[in-house]
Amino acid sequence: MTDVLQRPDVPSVETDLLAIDTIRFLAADMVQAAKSGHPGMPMGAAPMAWTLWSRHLRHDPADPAWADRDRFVLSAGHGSALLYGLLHMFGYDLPEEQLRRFRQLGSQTPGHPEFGHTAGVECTTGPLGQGLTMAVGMALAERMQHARHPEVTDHRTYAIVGDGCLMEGVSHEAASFAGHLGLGRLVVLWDDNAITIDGSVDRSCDDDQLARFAAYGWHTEAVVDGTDIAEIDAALERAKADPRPSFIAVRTVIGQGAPGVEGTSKAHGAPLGEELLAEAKQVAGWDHPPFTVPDPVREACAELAGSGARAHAAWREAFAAYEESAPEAAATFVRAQARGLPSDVTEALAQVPGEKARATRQASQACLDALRPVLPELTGGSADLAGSTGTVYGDLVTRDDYAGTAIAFGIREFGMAAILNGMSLHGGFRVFGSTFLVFSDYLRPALRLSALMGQPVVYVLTHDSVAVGEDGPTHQPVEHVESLRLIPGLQVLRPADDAETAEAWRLALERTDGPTALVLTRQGLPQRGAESAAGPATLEIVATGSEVSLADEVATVLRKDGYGVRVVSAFDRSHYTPSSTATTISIEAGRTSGWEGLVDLAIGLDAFGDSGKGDEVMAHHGFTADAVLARIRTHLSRVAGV
Ligand SMILES: Cc1ncc(C[n+]2csc(CCOP(=O)(O)OP(=O)(O)O)c2C)c(N)n1
Ligand SMILES: [Mg+2]
Repeated sequence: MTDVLQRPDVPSVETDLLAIDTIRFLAADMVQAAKSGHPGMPMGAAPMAWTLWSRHLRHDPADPAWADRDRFVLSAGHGSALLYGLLHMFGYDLPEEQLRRFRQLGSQTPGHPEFGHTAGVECTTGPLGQGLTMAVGMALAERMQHARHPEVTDHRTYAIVGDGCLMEGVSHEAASFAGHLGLGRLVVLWDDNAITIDGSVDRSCDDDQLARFAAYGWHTEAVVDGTDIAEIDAALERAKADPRPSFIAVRTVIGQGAPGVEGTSKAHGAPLGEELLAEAKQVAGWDHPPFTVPDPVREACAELAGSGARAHAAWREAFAAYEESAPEAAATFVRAQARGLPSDVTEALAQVPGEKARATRQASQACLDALRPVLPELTGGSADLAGSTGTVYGDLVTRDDYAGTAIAFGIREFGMAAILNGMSLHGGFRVFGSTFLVFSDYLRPALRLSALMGQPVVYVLTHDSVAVGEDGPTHQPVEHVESLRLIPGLQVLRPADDAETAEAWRLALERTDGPTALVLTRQGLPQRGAESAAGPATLEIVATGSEVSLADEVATVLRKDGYGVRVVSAFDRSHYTPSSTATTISIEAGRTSGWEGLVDLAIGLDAFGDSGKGDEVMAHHGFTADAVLARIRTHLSRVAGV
């Protein structure tokens, strides 16, 4: 092996090899104790992970939240035992007892890495491909933060991905986007073991991954022996020196060192078993009790952690100098990092409501226009629908200038959402992304992770019903609002006018621990004005978004008929409690399933829409005052007749 290993600042060859076996056997011990998990990936990827963590990753285990730390994403999240072993070895708050409780209820070592559960875990991974995409988001956030605060931002993002991550379509979106934006601070290591769960990769995939990433505009490297630290280290050095994002294919053997199963899918996802584990340890000359970190490894890790702590201390000094030289910028950095809002956000949004009828997507654009001068950390964009979704947002972020506020995600909805998650996790930014509501299905897996990770990503989802019109049923959401409501922790807001749209933006931004979907219309809506004080109601009509004005119209007629009618705009349905005394009726141009059981009569749409003019399609499906009145009257007479 080469000079690299003789550098004074890196562990000795013996320690390196011992550390790699430590990672391998910690992982195998964890999986064995749990009788569940994935030993193969950690055993094969241990050398690359150790090379990265011992020679490149700049982090301070004593403060996993240090803003300028390097980020490490284990995109192949099923290899979680690899990450937990490293965190434990480097002195993160993950004691041995937690490794022993791998995959057990309430432990800090869940089956797949989960953000917020374990110190040092940067994001929730497991859904393959999304880790890589979040890493792209982190790398973008780093460049954007660097453009705003160069004095205190200078870090890298590393990811380890598996074959599965690269087969997932979202990896295309992520890699293409990263190549376009020249995210040179991103380095991706591919655990190239040619194996997945069902067998060898060539059963379903023959991609030339290096050519593929080169075509995206990445720098590529191939390491032919994934156990050769010097080779991996040299590839990492070249990757860091290259201005493009880097992709390093590291040829590995899944389950390396486990006789009989190494190199096969048998090593992927089952414990080795006591016997085989003992055999593997014997072959490696490993005679420590389970969960041992040998002293030389512990010492080497402590030393490495110490140099991370010194880097952190130097950064603190740089930050103190920044506070002296640019107090306002430093204060903005701190506030944005803490997701605090400046007080003028509420004022800015209060200016939005006007008198004229307009679509809520336009009202939302007005909100963004009002927010841009007062909330510099707000950034976002669209999957190529910025104009139609009302998310035009200042200068474009480009590879030559990351100081912009608007991100052109291209037609990559899933990629957009996962990148937004990465940016939000990185910190220092509040983020939004937009597309048509009907295409929320394209980004849903990342939206689900926003909710699971508690990230306050704002999803601007417009063209929110069959009122879309001429584009027809492919573009007309029917089940989408209701299906978004099914995602735990997602705040779904469907405002009815300017005032409610401004309020929705305020709620979305004030929320710091979970995502919000703003469901907005294409078509114009009247401004409702202040609610009239209602007398005792015998009828309560609850509606959302564009159907609130329809409810108002219907209520006016029913009041003339002598009913006491209250109209409720349930722009967050989760906060709606139906009247216990009045007959309750809901109107929403979408699936009724979530309203049934909540109200006495649910008026909605339980079929696909049609191509045609928006108002005609709405009328065709019964969304006119006359048709709604007829439904209500029939219902009331039936009830009276019982
Ligand atoms: C989106 C998604 N689909 C399917 C799975 C189930 N799954 C977990 S690991 C895996 C195989 C992944 O193969 P690879 O990335 O090569 O990992 P290795 O077997 O080499 O450890 C699959 C299909 C998943 N976690 N995420
Ligand atoms: Mg594989």
